[in-house]
Amino acid sequence: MTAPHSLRVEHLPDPLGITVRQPRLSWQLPAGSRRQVAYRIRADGWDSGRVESDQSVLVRYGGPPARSGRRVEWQVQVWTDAGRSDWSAPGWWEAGLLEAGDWTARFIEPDEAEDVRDRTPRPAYLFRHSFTLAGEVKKARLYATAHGVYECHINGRRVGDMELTPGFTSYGSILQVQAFDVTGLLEPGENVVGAIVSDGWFRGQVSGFRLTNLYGDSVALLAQLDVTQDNGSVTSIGTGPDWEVGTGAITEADLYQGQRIDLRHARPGWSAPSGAFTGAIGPGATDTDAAGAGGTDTDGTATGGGDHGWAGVRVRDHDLSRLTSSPAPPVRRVEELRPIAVTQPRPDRQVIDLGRNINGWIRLESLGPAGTELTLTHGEALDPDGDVTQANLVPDPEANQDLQDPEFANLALPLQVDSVVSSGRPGEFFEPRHTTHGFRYVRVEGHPGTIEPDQATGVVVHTALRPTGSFTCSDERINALHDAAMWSFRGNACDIPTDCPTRERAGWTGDWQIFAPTAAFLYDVAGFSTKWLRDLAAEQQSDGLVLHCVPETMSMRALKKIGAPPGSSGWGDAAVIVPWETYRAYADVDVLAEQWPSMTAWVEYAARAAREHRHPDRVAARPEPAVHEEFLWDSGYHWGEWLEPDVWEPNIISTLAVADHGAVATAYLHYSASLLARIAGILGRDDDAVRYRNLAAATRAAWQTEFIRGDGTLAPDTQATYVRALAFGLVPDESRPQMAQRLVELIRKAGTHLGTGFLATPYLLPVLADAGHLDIAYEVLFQDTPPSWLTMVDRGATTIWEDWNGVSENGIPYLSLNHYSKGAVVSFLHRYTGGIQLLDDHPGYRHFRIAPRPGGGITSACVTHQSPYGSIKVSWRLDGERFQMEVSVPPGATADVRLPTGSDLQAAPGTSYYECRHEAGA
Ligand code: RAM
Repeated sequence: MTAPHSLRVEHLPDPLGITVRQPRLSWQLPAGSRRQVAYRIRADGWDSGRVESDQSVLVRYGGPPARSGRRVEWQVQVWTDAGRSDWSAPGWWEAGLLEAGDWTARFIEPDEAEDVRDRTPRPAYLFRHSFTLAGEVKKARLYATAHGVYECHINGRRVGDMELTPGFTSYGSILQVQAFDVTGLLEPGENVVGAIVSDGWFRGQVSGFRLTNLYGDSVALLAQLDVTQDNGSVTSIGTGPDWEVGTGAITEADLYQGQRIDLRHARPGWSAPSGAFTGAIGPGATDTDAAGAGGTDTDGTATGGGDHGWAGVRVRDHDLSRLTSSPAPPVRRVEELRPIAVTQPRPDRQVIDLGRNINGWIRLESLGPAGTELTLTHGEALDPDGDVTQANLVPDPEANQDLQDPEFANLALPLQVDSVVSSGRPGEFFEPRHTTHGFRYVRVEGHPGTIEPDQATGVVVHTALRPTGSFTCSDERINALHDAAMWSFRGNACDIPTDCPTRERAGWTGDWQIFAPTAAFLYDVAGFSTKWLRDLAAEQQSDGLVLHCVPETMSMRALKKIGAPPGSSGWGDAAVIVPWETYRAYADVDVLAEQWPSMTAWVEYAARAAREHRHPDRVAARPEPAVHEEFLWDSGYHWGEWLEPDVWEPNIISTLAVADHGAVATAYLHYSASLLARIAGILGRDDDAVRYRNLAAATRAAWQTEFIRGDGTLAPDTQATYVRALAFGLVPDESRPQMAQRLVELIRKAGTHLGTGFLATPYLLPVLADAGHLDIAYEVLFQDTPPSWLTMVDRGATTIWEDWNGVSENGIPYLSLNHYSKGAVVSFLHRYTGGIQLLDDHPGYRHFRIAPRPGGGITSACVTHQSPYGSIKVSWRLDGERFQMEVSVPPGATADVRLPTGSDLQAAPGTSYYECRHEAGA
């Protein structure tokens, strides 16, 4: 290849409808080159000329500012050590509607009966509008968004393949608009544009409490079709008073509860012009309101405008200043799985087993004769009789007294239960698209026959992130663990990073803080994190407090009731850690600049809390505060280390309210302040760098004074405390070996078992390896009695458990079986076993370290990462004492190579081979 390639615009390939006015452009250098010395960009008449620069990632476009709807084609040429390249193949971006004034469309809402508005779940609404185009269409774009989730249809065809649009944001401040190229869908003459809109996150059930109407009490649609015709005329057809609304086959749709489809109520041809409907059936036929229940359109009678069953809409002028494109890829149906078994635990039910735990839904092609009602219950596990159980997902109100409040009444509703009533038309099938479920198993009740595995498909639904990382090694159980971590992330990346795809589905800040660095190795999460961080900032309180979940799905009132107000250390610190990790992985400085106000507000909040409040126990013990207490954050509500082995009790949440979490909170205040000092340096904010360096130093000193005991041990004397102390540099350098030694003692005392919970687990093995205890790190990794990662693998986990006791010896499931946080251990496989290490001072892997550290009996490993500069690969094999390694470094990058023997070498772009002697335990 002699030209730059892999062109990207703001982390996305060829984005349509972006609202960034001066996007940043990235490319990768031609193979065979080593260094870029200059580049030249040309874009629709604008020419940068030759620019002397080695920058090829996120270069700001300097041409004329974007105009709404305008497409810019661009190419890049580079000068490298190998000379001048050819021009790249063209890339492009197209601006969306940039100004509120570009919208001729207005929000429309159904005029809903009060009894419908007040219940949950509610039906999906069909909006439609018929219009006439005089001539041929040259170019047509549909811009759309909704309060709720929507899918558009034009002339009987579904528009695009994005799911659950507009995605989940903090709707009060940010509402994403999708753009679709619909040129091929329009015809001269009559056309119909329509949309199906359901409650979604906007007013459907959200959070573990399943609260409704969090953002409003009505669904709404905003859609605008901008059509350029052959004669150059431009017509804009937007939602407004002349649209119609009705209901159809989706009689209930809720993301949590499930979807109910009565195919007898389908409205054939609802989005087709009168008379134009062809009556096509089967999976290819998309003209149905049943959201995937294709094949309902057999009679060809179109229910055109003016027919009964369509009503007028209410026009509303909701805030248009919130509208923006998403920096992340959309949610899509990413993969399909064939069931590995269909069983019949009881005569009245069949159980479909997908073989792995996913987020998504089931497509079923066997619905029985007309009027058959099937009920599909989704779960992660089976009970001893082989039937689907939800016992691990549904809180037991008996054990959770806090939840026996009318506020939490929805907890008694079914969870992820779909139902479908067949119309008996040949070829019809069921596929809900206005809900998602976290599940491996589906119980189907009411089916008169036998469901064959090829009549059911597991549809994996999540943000269509670009895969960027892989790992395999000689040990199959470790590979299975890696796989489970990967799938846990896939199960929890449905437009926002969630804790689990079942019970809560919430953007818990702590969970993403913990897993984001691992995710950034496995997938391109640059836009995904950026999007989420904007919501975090939008919802941050004026005093800097960060909520538990982003977007927040638990009302303050509900949180007060369970005694868990927001502001927790380790969770709120996502405000600092996530931008930092995004910058590190993608060399995106803008994310630091954009989040700067948010991250500093959080740290100032925490510093103020430390200064102004004291824990009651400390007050009792020491009425006069000691000097260091000014920097001791021991007040407020904190989740603490969270879910260390064997600590969960149903009332844990309320007991945390009185607990002293000073050791955790002060540690995070130190860590976040020290990150801020570095970030300030990167942003050229020298005064801030000094301020946060001082704050970091003072909190570290306070931590030492308070938590290093006279005998040199730490308080509390738990594995997590030592791990954090070592990972965050909290203890004096000279005592690090002693601290690591105590950590090893605690691990040995626990029978070589880990004892960490959410926060410290990702650091456990790296801290051991860095302190000279690589052998113990591998022993803990390979431990296969509980608590351990391999217990999960041995007990059949295909995703990572929330609790270390996720499935008992007897197969009884406990809490969620799909929480990614403990899967962050696979970073150890990438960085230590495989040996690809990102360096703080060289974001985006521009210069990185290759330092594999074999152990645990692993005899070969291969790890790859698609960095912003290109493909990195490390593949090694251990043959007796002979260690052989192949590494690839992408053009534009360099690497330090440290062989297991300790020798340091340099690697230039291209592929290199190494060999050395390796002794076990080295
Ligand atoms: C649980 C969530 C999440 C965790 C919080 C503290 O309910 O599932 O994983 O961050 O609690």
